[in-house]
Amino acid sequence: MNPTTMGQAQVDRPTARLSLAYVWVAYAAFGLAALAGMLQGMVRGGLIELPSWTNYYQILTAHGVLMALIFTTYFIIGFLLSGVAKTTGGSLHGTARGLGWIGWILMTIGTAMAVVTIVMNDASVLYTFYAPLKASPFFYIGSALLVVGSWFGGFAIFSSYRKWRRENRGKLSPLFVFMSVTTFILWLIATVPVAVEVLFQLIPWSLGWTPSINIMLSRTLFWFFGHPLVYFWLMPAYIAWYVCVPRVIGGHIFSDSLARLSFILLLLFSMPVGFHHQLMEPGISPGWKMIHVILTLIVVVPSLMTAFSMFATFETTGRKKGGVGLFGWFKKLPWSDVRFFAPFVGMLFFIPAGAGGIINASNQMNAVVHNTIFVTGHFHITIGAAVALTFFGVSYWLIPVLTGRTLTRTANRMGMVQTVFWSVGMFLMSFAMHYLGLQGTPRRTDYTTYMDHPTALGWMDYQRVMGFGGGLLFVAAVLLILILGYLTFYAPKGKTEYPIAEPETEQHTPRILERWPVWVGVLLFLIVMAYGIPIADQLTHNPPGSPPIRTW
Ligand code: HAS
Repeated sequence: MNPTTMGQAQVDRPTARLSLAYVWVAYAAFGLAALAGMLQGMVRGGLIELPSWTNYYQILTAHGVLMALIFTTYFIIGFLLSGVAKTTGGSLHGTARGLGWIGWILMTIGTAMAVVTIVMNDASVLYTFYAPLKASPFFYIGSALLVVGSWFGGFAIFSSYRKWRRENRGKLSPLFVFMSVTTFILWLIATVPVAVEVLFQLIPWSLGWTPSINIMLSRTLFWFFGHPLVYFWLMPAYIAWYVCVPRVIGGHIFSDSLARLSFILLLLFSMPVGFHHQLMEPGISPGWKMIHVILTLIVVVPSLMTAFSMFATFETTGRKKGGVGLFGWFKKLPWSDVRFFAPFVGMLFFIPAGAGGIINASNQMNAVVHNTIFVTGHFHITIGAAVALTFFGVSYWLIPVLTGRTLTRTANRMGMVQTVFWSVGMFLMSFAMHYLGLQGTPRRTDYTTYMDHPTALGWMDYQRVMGFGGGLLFVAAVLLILILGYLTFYAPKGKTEYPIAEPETEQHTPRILERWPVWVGVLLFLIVMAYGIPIADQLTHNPPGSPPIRTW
């Protein structure tokens, strides 16, 4: 039997329609973002010049917002809603679906507002929208709607979870659901500070109601949100690694307790760490920065647990399939199945990406790499490779599940080609970025030779490598959209498996892992400890503040 066509109940039509609506907006944003990314890579490499009606920072903002904020958020909600439906009986109940649709509508209005302001060149403030760069108020209102809409996606998940618990008293929730709930608890708490920044600082200031803005406070609120944001991207990829990939390779979840504990640790330690993005900024005392750095090093632990767990899953599965010797099991993994191959390559990327994160987090080394293109290289191999390749791998089976079609052999083969193109492009581009960053090349800058300064001229070959890598990534992006379009509209009808693995033996997972008041309580304590005094300081020793600046 084709491994992707099994005869079990998957996801009902109304839920499938909702998930598909999220996934397809995600890929529409992804396509535009990929185009903008290629253009900016080529400009930065000195390979092309943009026409006079646009500029580098406009394209860079479009790329960052569409890729990092819109593609990810839509995909994550679409994926998690479908998985929660699948693992709680095959459908979302009416209220949950209603919440899901309200979220989709709010997010889509917000996305349209933000995109229109970027297209009108009224919001070239990059995806971090750092003050004192000022965008149109509609950009901030659009972003606020995007965030509020995403909360409804979370409410839909919570509502399904509550219903499931009511009907299954005393039972441990399915791992997929537990992980989705953790991800959205993180998201709801993490988005509060950025909502405060947008509603009480940026919108009144951009409307001219307040003359100046407290820059330190706005950046602190942004990074209070900004670091958990990266785990909001990572945790759904980890869900696929822990729950879906083992099933794809014909194996089991290594340990249910370990998987749940790693998610609880991600929830607790992803938030009180935002100052590691502000290590080089004045106005925060070194003591508080040190506390955030220590907590950052703790948040690495659940990723190391995940690495251990994945290795264990791969080895035990390979050995059960007859692999012998030290590495015989490795050959037994399904290398020609894109549903495994794409996320696996993502895992490989995540090894140097994690090491780069630890470099960034170390105060003295941060002084070398901060605001250089090294950081851009870091986030392309985390979100752009480890997470994105996992999302692609998921899409290759998720879209057929949702459309009632099958992943054909040809589509699978094309998916493998697409994965190779994306990986080679990402490797070339991000290797050049890391190297250039260590030479001092700044990030967030248009093409320039700094008046033919010899140091800057020495960067040019690597900048061209970056541009070439960006070109390969664009080819891979087009290929991906063509394959996903085929899987949505043209692939043969049939049932595709939604891969959900189970642990091999009965597990005795400690029930405390599902006691949310305990973990939310600990999290709030850590947040108050890490942020209480510094934020109070920034409020009371309020510097004069900055008027809005438009640099473009
Ligand atoms: Fe980061 C900047 C530190 C992880 C994304 N990061 C960024 C920015 C983004 C980003 C977008 O401390 C730029 C923001 C901006 O625009 O300014 N990051 C870390 C640390 C981690 C980390 C310590 N980052 C991520 C992830 C991201 C992401 C994940 C997106 C998804 N990052 C920083 C710091 C900065 C920063 C500073 C600020 C820099 C500055 O100065 O501006 C850690 O969480 C990483 C832990 C990961 C590991 C790897 C575990 C490996 C695994 C794979 C196992 C492989 C297997 C394969 C199983 C320890 C799980 C099996 C293989 C076989 C052969 C069988």
